[in-house]
Amino acid sequence: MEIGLIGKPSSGKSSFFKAATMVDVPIDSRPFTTIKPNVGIGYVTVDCVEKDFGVKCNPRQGKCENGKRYIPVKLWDIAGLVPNAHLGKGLGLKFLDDIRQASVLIHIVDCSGKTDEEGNPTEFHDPIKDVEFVEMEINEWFSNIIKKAIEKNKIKIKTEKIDIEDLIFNQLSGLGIRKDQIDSCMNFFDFDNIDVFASKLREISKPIIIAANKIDVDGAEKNLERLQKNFPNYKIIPVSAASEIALNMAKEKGFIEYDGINIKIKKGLNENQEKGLNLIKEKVLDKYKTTGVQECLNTAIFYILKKIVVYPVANINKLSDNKGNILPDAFLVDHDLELKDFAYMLHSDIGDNFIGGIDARTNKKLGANYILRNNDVIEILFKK
Ligand SMILES: Nc1nc2c(ncn2[C@@H]2O[C@H](COP(=O)(O)OP(=O)(O)OP(=O)(O)O)[C@@H](O)[C@H]2O)c(=O)[nH]1
Ligand SMILES: [Mg+2]
Repeated sequence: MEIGLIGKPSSGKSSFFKAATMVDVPIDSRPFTTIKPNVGIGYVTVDCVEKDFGVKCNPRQGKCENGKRYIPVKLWDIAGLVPNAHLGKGLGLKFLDDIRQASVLIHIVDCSGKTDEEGNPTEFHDPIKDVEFVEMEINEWFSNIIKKAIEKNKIKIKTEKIDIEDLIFNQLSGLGIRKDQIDSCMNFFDFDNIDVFASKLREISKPIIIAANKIDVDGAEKNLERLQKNFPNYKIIPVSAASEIALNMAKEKGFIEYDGINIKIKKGLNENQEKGLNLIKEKVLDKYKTTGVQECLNTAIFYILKKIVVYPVANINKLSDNKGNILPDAFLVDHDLELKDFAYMLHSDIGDNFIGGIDARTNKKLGANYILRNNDVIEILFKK
């Protein structure tokens, strides 16, 4: 599962990335601090099923703390986009190719209004403009890839009787697009106007949510309200990436207890440190409950992509793998996935030799077409 972070320079993409992955990357108020992409692992969080079964899990990836399971997702932090990037402004659009495989994009918007469209300091910049131009540039990038693929095959399309849908699917395989996604846009397909088809397909295959970042800055709240009013159909989440970094660091050093919502300041802080943390509490946590970073990842995966979590086990009685690890894996899968397709996701041999499954909650047998449900714990039976 891959998530791409997009936005203009200095909006806080690398800060969000650092807050979510704990990878130390360069962060600076100067535009184009990031040129080469950063890739790292962040986590979505769910209530682990361990409590349903009265066991303690041993995750192979991520972790489980106080019943919260952290499931890995890949995050990409890339260079900033400027208006007219499709005409070569700034760093152009080429660098977006690093997020071809992303299934969802988080647009990091500077909600403080204190940077202009190119990321330079200003006052009273309107973030509505940023939402509009960044989305426009992303659609241009997408459209260009599709146009190239179609241009390359123009003669084939005209002279041979080939299925245009198949051709598009094959040509766009690098973009991680599913066939049903192309299918649902085909009624917009028109050789003479690829842009409409491209923007529909982009919307479906790479949906965008908005992280209204720098919400800690005075004046940002008004801009958040304006964004929400102007884009009622968008998912907009107030975020303070810088606060999340500060809280994570204070937690790591043992200065505070922090569980994503509450902070408890311990002794031993100097006056400035305490003041800084209290400011985060007052400007961010008391107002918005969280810094928003975790909420963005969870919203992208569970609300937008509608993924569910499934726990495969090798031994249904022990709920373990062959080495005795309890509930070792938590998979993010599509909400309409069938059991046999899940078997193939685990391993092609398991799929090829598939017999059926057992549901750990009911001990009932499950067939190949069983549609997986959230929090299923399942042993897959296969010929060995
Ligand atoms: N007050 C405040 N400042 C922030 C926040 N997030 C980022 N910043 C500041 O904004 C500036 C730019 O942050 P970066 O994370 O480097 O921005 P970027 O989008 O990666 O920028 P480029 O790599 O140049 O495209 C830095 O000075 C950050 O400290 C936030 O939540 N609140
Ligand atoms: Mg950056």
